[in-house]
Order: sequence, then structure tokens, then C-alpha cells
Amino acid sequence: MTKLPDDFLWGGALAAHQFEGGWNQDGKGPSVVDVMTAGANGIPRKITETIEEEQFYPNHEAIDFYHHYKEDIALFAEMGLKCLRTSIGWSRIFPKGDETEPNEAGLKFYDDVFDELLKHNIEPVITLSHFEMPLHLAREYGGFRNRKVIDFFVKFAEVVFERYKQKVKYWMTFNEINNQMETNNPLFLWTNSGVTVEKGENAKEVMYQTAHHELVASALAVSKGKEINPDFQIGAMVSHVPIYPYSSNPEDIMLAEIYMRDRYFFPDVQVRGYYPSYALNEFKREGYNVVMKEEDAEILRNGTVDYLGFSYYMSTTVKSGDPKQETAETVNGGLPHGVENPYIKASDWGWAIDPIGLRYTLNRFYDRYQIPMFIVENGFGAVDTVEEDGSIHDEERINYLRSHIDMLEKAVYEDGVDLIGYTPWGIIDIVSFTTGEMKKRYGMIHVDRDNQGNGTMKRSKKDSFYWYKQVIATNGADL
Ligand code: BGP
Repeated sequence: MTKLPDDFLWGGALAAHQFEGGWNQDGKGPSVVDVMTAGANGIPRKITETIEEEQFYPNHEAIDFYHHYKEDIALFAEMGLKCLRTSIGWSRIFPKGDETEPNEAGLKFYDDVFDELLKHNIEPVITLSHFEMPLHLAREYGGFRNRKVIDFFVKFAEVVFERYKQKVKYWMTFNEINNQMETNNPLFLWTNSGVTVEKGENAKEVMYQTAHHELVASALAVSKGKEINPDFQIGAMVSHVPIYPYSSNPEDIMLAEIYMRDRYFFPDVQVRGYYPSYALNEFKREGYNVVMKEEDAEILRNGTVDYLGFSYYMSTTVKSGDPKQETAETVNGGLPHGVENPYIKASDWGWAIDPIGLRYTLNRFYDRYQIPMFIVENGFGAVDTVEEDGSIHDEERINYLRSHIDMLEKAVYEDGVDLIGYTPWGIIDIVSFTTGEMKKRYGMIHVDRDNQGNGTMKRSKKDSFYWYKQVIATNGADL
């Protein structure tokens, strides 16, 4: 007897810019991630002004799904995936973003991909923008700082909703829309919104103004989608890293509570349809001038989402007292008061491994919002070893996924959470977002390609491929 509903959406998650390649094929324009160089563990990626000839850009070719899509989808089908989460490359459809007519070759590519998925009974779950804003909108308009970009995004959404309304039921608007809350990492505001903070500007004020335009864009897209097909299920998508208090010291408890507001701000607006009082109070207290139009409140109220999608990788912990000056992006999740949690271990990239945190997150979110939940990213980035005989024994990844699936099953079966699906991140090896590396592998399918773009692109099944196939075949009973 399984603990999950029969129609539970077992799947895998990907993002156009991290696996498609074909960055400039068939009319596609450059996106904000196409100018990001490779970094490494602890070494940030750089954002170049334009595409530089000699520079290696890991997302340009990625793993070339663009030319391997039939082979890869056949492998996903062999695993028994019920759904596949990926994104539509915004700049494949509108190369510059401000055109009036879409790029037909881009639309045709996704018609072919969705047809191939549906041929194998795999449900597409589509992210409209997964850090893939056309570079032109960032450079010429200033990204979502500029209210005009709302119209360009809604136009893009309308075109793809209309084109794929018979092929795609599950959508989400912006991937990890809340990353930009972490204003000490310029990578997030750039990839979320195509925005950079200029000298002398208040980063948080810029972020909130940008976020307001993006939240209005998300709500308008949801309303437009429901007009086009009332059966659409359109979600928000946030990155969630729960923040634990370091001790039962009330100072630590309250500090964690205050930090959690940063985690709740975006889903509060997208799920409830209005600004939370703690945010409006912050604007007033800090003197942030966030310009909102008369009609925005009604737009937000009418454009609330059907489900909450979120990524879960790790938890983080905060301790009251003097904030650490150095906020190491990984160990303490980039939080000034972040400290290591003495009860849990971390991955090679410093991401704390905490399966119970997933159950805790599901309970906190479900209790707060009372709408269906969808875990659309979860995974373990690690270095894999290809044995002499070509086999890949990725036990650590299996253990990570097994322990997290066990917890989501408890959240459904013991806690009564309404969970519609689970799509582990990087079902096939792809380019890491934060470092641009291939060696930080998440996949259950290995791709022969290294950090410098060398390799045959050969696909091979890891031990986790067979393990996950059995998990799906037994609807989560056999872990
Ligand atoms: C999330 C992104 C994904 C993915 C994931 C893993 O923030 O939504 O795009 O990249 O992080 O992160 P990384 O690839 O840096 O290991």
C-alpha cells in the first residue's frame, strides 16, 4: 500500500538554459544567462557586457538537448516519468523580448518537444521564465525595474499559453522569484529580473520595486492564462531554505522568525493576492519608495496562483548576537547571522543535508496557504565516478533522494499535506546555475561533458536511474 495518491506526479526538473544548448540556433536571441561565465565551487560567475569571442559560456551548448531531445525523452520514458518540468526559453520565442511577432522556429521547437513528451505519456510542467529574460530587455530597458517589461512578459505568456493550450496543463510563472531577496549576491537580481544595482542605490529598495513589477506581471499572466484555458493549473515557484533558530534562546527564535519573512514575502503576495503588513511596514520604516499603480492591488488579488511550487535543497540556521561579516553563500545560506547546524552534514558544495527540513517546509507552507503543494526541485549535487565498465554507483545521491522522498511521504500520509508531485532537480546531468560547472552533477543520467565543455555528450544510466524507476513503478512504496 503506498502513501501517495495514484495520480501523484513523479517527474524530473530541468531548465532551458541549463540543458538545451542551441543558445543562438534558429533565431534564438541571447538571454541574461548567456553572458554568464563559468565560476567554480566558492568562485562566483561573472556577467559580461556582451558575448565575448574567446570567453567560454557553459550555457551556450549545455548538454545539447536541442539536438538530443528524442533520445533524452526516451530515457525519461524508460524511467517511467509521469511529468517533466522544464522552461520555455523566453528569448527563443521573443529573441529581443520587445518584438510584436514571435519567432516561429522557437515555437516549433517546443511543439516538437511537447509532442515527444506526450507521445510517451509524460506531462509537461512548464516554467515561463527560469532566469531566461532576453538580454535586450535587461540591457535596453533595465529589466523589471522598468514597468514596460511587464507587458513584454505578459505578451510572451499569452503567446505560449495560446500555442500550447492543448498540450500543457501545468505552468508556473517565475522560477525562484524570491532569490533576489538575497541582495548581497548580484547574480540573483540579474537572473531573476535582468537588473543590476547602480552605485549609491539602496539594493533592497531597487529589489522591492523590481519585485513589484514582477509580481504584477505574474498575476497578469495567471489571469490571462485562466482566460485562455480555465483548466490551466498555474503556480508560483519559490526557492525555500527554512531558517532554524540556533537554540531555544528567545533571541534566536525571534531572529529566525524575522528572517523567515524574507522567505514568505513572495509566496504571500502570489498566493494570498496582497502585500503582507510586515513588508508594507518595512517600506515605511526604511523609507523605501516602491511605486505602485492604482490598479495593481486588484491585479494582484485577481491573479493568485493555483498551487505553490518550490525548490528544497537544504536548511540554514541563525544565531542572535553579532552578525558574521563574511556571509559564505553556502555554509550559512548567505545570511549575516547564519551559522552551521551542528546536527547535520553538508554536501561538497556546503549545502546542508536535511530531509526532515523538507517535511517541516511542507507543513509550514501548507498550513500557511492551504493550497496544493508541488516540490519542483530537490536534489544532490555531487561529483560522480564513471567506473571502467561504464557504471556509475551514485549511492550518496540515492540516499539523499530516498531520505527526502520518505519525508514527503510522511508529510502526505501522517500530516495530511496536499502534495501533487515531486520533480527532482537535474534528472539528467546539466550545467550548475550557481557555479556554471558540469561536475556538480544531479542527474540519474550521466552526460560525458566536463567543466570546460569537453566530452562526447554520451548519455549513461547511473544506479539512481534504476532505483528511481522502481520508486515510480511502486508509487513510492519501494524506496
Ligand atoms: C536552483 C535553480 C536551478 C538549479 C538549482 C541547483 O536555484 O532553480 O536552476 O540550478 O538551484 O543549483 P546549482 O545548479 O547551482 O547546484
